[in-house]
Amino acid sequence: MNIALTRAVPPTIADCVLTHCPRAPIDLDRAIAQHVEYEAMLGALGARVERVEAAPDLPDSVFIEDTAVVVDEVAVLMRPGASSRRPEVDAVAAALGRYRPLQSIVAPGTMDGGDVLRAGRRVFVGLSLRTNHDALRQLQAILVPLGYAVDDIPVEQCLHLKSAATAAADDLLVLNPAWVDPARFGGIEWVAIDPGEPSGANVVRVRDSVVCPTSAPRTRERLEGRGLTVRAVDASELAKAEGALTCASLIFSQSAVTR
Ligand code: CIR
Repeated sequence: MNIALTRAVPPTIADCVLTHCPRAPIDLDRAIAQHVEYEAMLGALGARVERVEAAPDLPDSVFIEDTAVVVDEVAVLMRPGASSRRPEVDAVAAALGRYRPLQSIVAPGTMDGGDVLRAGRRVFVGLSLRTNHDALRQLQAILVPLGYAVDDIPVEQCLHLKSAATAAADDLLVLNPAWVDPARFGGIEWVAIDPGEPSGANVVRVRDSVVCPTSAPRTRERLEGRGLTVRAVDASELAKAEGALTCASLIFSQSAVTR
């Protein structure tokens, strides 16, 4: 069983942090409706959706992915790069503590979960405006002894590594070669997005299926051409807050692996 932790769209989302996007009005009702559809899609694909207690005063709290990295053996609590986002972590820690032993990234490390891409036992960490070398070393100290290879990738053109690349399967990435160098992924096979669809680089895996944004239909076709089962959801309102599909959930298998 896969668990998908999510968190409600807060009424303060208009005050979200923005880095690359110009501020545009967000239709709150529409954002909430799209988020509910996203949760329903995760559920339809076989995840059990659990909402973490809402944080109405934390404008970016819907982007729960940034608060933790969950692997089979442990959940690592992030120290988000934007200081306004650090209060998001405690409630997620309480929820994750029911499923995994917890570890934490500590100061002076900063890391957003959106910078951590896992494909099987390989973990790639984007060094971005949000994620620094100190946190990379801390994550390596936690995950390498568990058998993960943890490598870094520079991120300069976009917010997070997963704005530019995500795993469609353990052995297949979908990526935007304009934003990340495919050679950095050490030989893992990859599909390029359609060049006009940068949002297509961020897809969510649920069991054997993939969810992509409706804004990336040609990238969807490319993934289907690789034999993947692909569904689409409209996430246009949260995109105005610089959020992509993976940002709005933390998906992991229910049972922890103890070593
Ligand atoms: C932020 O700038 O932190 C939020 N407005 C968007 C975070 C998106 N999260 C993600 O890509 N993992």
